[in-house]
Amino acid sequence: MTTRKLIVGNWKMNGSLAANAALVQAIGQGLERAGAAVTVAVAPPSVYLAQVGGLLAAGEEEAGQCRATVALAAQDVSAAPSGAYTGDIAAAMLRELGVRYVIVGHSERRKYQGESNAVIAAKAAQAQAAGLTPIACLGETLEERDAGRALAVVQEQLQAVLEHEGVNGAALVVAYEPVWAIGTGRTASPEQAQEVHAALRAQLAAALGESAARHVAILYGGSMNAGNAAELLAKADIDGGLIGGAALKAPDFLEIIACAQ
Ligand code: 3PY
Repeated sequence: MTTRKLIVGNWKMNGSLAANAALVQAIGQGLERAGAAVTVAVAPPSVYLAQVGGLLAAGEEEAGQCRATVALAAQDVSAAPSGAYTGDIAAAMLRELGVRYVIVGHSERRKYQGESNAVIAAKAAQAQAAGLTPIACLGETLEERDAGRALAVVQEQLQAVLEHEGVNGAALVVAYEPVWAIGTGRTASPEQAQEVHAALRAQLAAALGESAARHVAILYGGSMNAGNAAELLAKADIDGGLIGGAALKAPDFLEIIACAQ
């Protein structure tokens, strides 16, 4: 279990120049009241990274040291370092824009872009090579859960990342996002989530040693919201949240952050 919780807002394909500015401003104002005990990040669509990075930097300068800083995260990265990959964005380019975290392997990318465990692991390696922290998403479908394969599926997904050349498992963030809880309004119960998180922690301990595994943040994602965050975040192996829809509403996002203090 990590000591400081990490709350990451995944904006997915939402936002506009005006909406982003309003959201960042509202989050910044809320954090001034909330204090600095949580690490917070937001992941806007890639076309808005420069805008949101600029807004976050300006807000922090104004607020000084009295509140949590908000880090910039990206939603995806290329599995290649550079070259003829039309539409891709290299990790080094994200780094230049001030990005600190990058989500890899979100279930929506596994589903709509057909990303495999091997591609996702290569993306994690690229991210780390450029000095970014990958947030590696893992999760089982409802069919897999009903077949009693939830742990086997997420462990296979994590193992692919841990075994990939160039990946430092101790410098990862892991996010457990059951596919059946994404965009459905359904959430894993705190007990279901804790069971998976504990299994992932044990797997990390086997690969990295107990002490390193304790320092890897394992986030829960999948319809975490202001109503269920406190119970989920109270579990021993839930070190934070990767937040979908609730990250687009400043009051809800701030309430989740408050639950993580
Ligand atoms: C959700 O909560 O819907 C997510 O997919 C977070 O990444």
